[in-house]
Amino acid sequence: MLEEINYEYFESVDSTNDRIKERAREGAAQGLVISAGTQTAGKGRVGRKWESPKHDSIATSILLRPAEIAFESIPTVTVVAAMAVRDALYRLYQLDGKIKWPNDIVLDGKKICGILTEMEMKDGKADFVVVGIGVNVHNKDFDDEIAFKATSVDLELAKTGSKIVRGSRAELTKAIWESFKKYYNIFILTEDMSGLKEEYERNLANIGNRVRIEAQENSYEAIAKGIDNSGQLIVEVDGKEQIIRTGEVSVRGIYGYV
Ligand code: BT5
Repeated sequence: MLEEINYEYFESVDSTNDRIKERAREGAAQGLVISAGTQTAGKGRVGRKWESPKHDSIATSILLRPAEIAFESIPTVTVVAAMAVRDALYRLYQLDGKIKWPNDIVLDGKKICGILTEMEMKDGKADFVVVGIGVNVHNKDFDDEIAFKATSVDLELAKTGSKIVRGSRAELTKAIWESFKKYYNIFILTEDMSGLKEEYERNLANIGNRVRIEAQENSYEAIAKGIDNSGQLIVEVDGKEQIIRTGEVSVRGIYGYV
């Protein structure tokens, strides 16, 4: 169970995931959260970069010591974290984000959040897990390479004409980890998504629709059906069900990024 959450904030770090790893190796306890005003080397998956311009976005990571969960269940933690971010954006700002499996939250077809889960092993077991979350909050524009597919809390709130004119990074960070605690503790009970699957699928982008599975060597179309109990994506290809594992592929709608 995740109980206490302890928050630390730094103006600038290389990567909040790397700071958590360092502290974990020094023996820090589960529930430590490190957030930063900016990251000089923010990381996406498989060596990609994550942009976190100064004071515009949230970069925050938590340390988990999931002694109780099996190694195979660890990738599911990303799926759980995505639910938490969606929930926090909705609770605070009524922003109705969708989860782009496995690690993005999207609004109006654009990415507002990315999640990177990393793990370190010791004696053949998971010693600790780091879940890192990046959310665009005050960003008004983005670098050319991502401008077509990125959005922020403030940009989305402006579209809805909401009375909440600006999100607050500290408030949202806290709301995300409080939601994470709620979902993670449900996940821990069964070590799978059985208690969360229904809510997850209600918020899954592209459910029932055609998606493009972009694997390393080939790319093909499928229909997204939902997730299984381990948080893997179920798709249908030529009338047959297939399971897509996290980390293996990118899944896109056929008309663009989402
Ligand atoms: C992710 O990877 O989306 C994971 C991002 C995790 C970031 C957090 S911030 C706190 C913690 N510390 C870290 O160092 N990392 C974590 P991926 O699915 O691979 O997507 C990366 C891609 O998203 C990039 O290649 C860009 O195309 C795009 N991208 C980069 N910065 C973005 C931004 N601010 N908003 C939207 N898209 C972005």
